[in-house]
Amino acid sequence: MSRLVLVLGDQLSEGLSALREGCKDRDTVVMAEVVEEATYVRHHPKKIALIFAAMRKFAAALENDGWTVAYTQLDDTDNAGSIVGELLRRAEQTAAESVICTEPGEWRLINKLTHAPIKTRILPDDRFLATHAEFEGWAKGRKSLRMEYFYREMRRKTGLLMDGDNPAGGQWNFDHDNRKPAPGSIAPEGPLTFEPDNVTGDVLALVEAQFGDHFGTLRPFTFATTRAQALDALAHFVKHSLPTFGDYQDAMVTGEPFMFHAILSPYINMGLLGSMEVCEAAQEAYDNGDAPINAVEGFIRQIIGWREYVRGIYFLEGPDYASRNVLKQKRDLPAMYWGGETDMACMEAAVGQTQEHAYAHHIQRLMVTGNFALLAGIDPQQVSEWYLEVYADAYEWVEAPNVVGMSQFADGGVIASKPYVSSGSYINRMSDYCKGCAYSVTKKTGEGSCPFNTLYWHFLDRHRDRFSDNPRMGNMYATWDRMDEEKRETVLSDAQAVLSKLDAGEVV
Ligand code: FAD
Ligand code: DLZ
Ligand code: SF4
Repeated sequence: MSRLVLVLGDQLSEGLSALREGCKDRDTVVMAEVVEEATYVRHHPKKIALIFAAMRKFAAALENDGWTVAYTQLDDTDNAGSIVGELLRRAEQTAAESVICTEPGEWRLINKLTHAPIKTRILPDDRFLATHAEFEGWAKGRKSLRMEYFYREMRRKTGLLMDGDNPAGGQWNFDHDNRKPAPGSIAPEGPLTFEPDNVTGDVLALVEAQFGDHFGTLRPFTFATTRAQALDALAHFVKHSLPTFGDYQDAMVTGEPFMFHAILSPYINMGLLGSMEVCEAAQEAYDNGDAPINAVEGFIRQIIGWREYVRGIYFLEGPDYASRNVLKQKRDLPAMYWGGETDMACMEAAVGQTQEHAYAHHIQRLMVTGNFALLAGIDPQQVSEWYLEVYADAYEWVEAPNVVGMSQFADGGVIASKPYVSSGSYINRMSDYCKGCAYSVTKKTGEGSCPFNTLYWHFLDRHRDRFSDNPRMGNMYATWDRMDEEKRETVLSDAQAVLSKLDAGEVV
């Protein structure tokens, strides 16, 4: 009996479990560009173009490899518009009676496939290092699920950066070496870029016509869209940026959107690169003396630590995770997140490069746009939807834990032991943004004071019941309590003025 083998837009891996299970001679691979996936949130046009172009090329590679592929382009007249709709249409055409697929990275789609009116077998996504059962086993009985301990298990499991039973370099974690602000002048090489070929050119025209009104700039489009190109991008990163990746991992510089980051997450998350091969390339650079331990350990930790850990949390916590809001924050996302005018240089830089490149690095996501949303009391679901839309690497399994959990503390502390909040001084230390800002980062209150400075205390004050007993936040509350009452009132009323401006849709 023939079957359909579903391959989704973020499952473009030769060794995908569904492809391993399928039979080239008998089964049909189904791949479909569908409006439901492109618009369940209004994805950045670059992200849609990346996925469609890579899907088309992956389908061609499968055909070359002997598969029969039923590929639907977005503008095909008989496109059913959804993944399940396409499966049913192809089942009718091919007389297939069942579907095999690899587990999607989102509860929404798992639910649709589980309830599809055709027999569907969902296989584990073994492109990840930890199975759901392994993560559950690790989490079981622990009072807190901190990434660091899980990460050590993954180091042992993979053997990456291990000297026998001990961590290479004598430490598990070199994070304390990785917090340098950027030096006066730097010249990061940036990611490898690629000229669009004809296939990508067709996709760009399609995306422009169909999704041109989504937030984000489509052209120039320079992403890799094949595995071979993604491998070149990996080699380029290892050679040019990995050696300094660690030192300046948290630094932010005006006009340098990429710094020494890898810009590989879109490719890893789509399946064009395997997470282990990326880590092995970094380990090889360390073994050859081409990159220092703090850079290589820091990089590998992001992938076998954070990446695996957030996926584990997403599936462990269940479908309601993404809609949690323990702090009951309700404010609407301000227009500045959509490119609206702002006087805050840091927000303008982070949002501006997101609009242009569908990319911002971790600290921009966490300590600029995320920090501001949390301090300003924005509804975490609106924040989460924004992140899911605007980043080329965003899929719910990785986006929701990072946003709802790590950045917005809306999960009540499953991921973070305290909220990631800071005043303007952190941004000033780690960036050059404040130099060109209309606000003064050293001014704590009054006209022209940095909004982060007053909103920080407003956040702590309004969530005092939840956080004042947190041992990691004792110093913050002690500092607040030491201020005289008049000063505290001025801070709170200045913060309220910022919030009122946001509510009135005025420029902040
Ligand atoms: P690098 O800084 O060079 O890191 C190397 C690799 O490590 C990345 O390619 C990525 O695969 C992995 N990685 C690093 N940090 C994380 C993390 N926290 N979680 C998962 N993987 C990680 N990452 C996504 O892939 N998709 C998202 O939707 C996403 N949303 C985020 C939202 C917020 C609020 C925050 C704070 C972080 C988010 N991240 C997300 C994590 C991180 O910001 C990106 O993985 C990183 O910026 C990707 O760029 P890079 O490849 O240059 O990463
Ligand atoms: C993100 C995305 C987009 C924009 N379009 C498609 C598509 O047309 N067809 C497809 O198979 N997948 C697409 N994807 C990726 C899916 O949304 C993704 O597989 C789920 O969100 C689960 O991670
Ligand atoms: Fe951002 Fe405040 Fe610095 Fe301006 S002064 S760039 S708002 S941190």
